[in-house]
Amino acid sequence: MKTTLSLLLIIGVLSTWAAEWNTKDYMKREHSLIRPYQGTGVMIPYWDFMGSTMVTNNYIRLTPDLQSKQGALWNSIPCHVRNWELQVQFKVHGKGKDLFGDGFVIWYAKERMKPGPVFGNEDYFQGLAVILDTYSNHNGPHNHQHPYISAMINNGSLHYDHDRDGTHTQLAGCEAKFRNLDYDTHLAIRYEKDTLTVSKDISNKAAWKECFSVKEIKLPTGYYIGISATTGDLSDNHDILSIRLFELEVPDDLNDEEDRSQIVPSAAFFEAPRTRVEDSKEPMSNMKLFLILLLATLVIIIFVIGTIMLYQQQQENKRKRFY
Ligand SMILES: [Ca+2]
Repeated sequence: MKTTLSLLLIIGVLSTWAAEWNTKDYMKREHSLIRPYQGTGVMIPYWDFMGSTMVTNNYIRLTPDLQSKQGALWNSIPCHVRNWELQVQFKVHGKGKDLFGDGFVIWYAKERMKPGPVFGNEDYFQGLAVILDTYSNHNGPHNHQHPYISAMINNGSLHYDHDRDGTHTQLAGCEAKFRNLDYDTHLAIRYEKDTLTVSKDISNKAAWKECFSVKEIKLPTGYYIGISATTGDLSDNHDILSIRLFELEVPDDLNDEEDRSQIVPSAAFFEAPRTRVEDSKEPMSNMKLFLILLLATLVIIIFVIGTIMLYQQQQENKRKRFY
């Protein structure tokens, strides 16, 4: 009995070790975060954390299920890999059945450890944000359900608008019911030959399902990987279980000679402004149009009345001169 158990244990350890060893060919240890997290004391090698972030043996909790918290986790080494895939295992859960928030963001950004209003990170950032938004801030009719996954590329000039859930600056998006699930949930961000593909594995099938793919995305090398989360009036536990960055082997290509360290993040296509035109012309714009028409009508009425009064005044003056 005892020997069977220890044999099973040895097989278990060996298979785990083999599985790990297989992925180490491509996995960049300095940009990855896997259990056991801790090195010595409370330090995690290659990673810094801030705000409400708490490290346990099994997960890193960016925010607890409490109001007004924000936390973040940032890789301390810039990522110089040209073609990569980032896989994040996460768990978003909480007491709220219908009301919960706000969500979390996976970053590939120029600046790190900068707290701010975009899910715990600074606005007007430079880089890529993959946003897992659990709460719909939009009051009017929405084109999609929440939770919602979207991507945004910013060269530092764009503002993330929470009131519209970032829909007018997003590249693309998809719905994803990833909250309060009993099984593991994963997200993959693949950046290969200037194509950005986001895939999810949230239905316990151990398979990636594409969320969206966008071509002609330019991202510089040397940015930082990070994850941040916030709660507001509504809350959730935002837990990160692992982060794995894989270097992708791409056949030799002319572009690979290019120095990508100094380029500015850019996207050739922004689907959002086109698909959401009706969205931006809703009540506010109709109201504006109505006010403009009302104002124009008033101006015309005042002008007509003024002209009539002036005419009558002149007629009276004429009459006065006659008598
Ligand atoms: Ca939102």
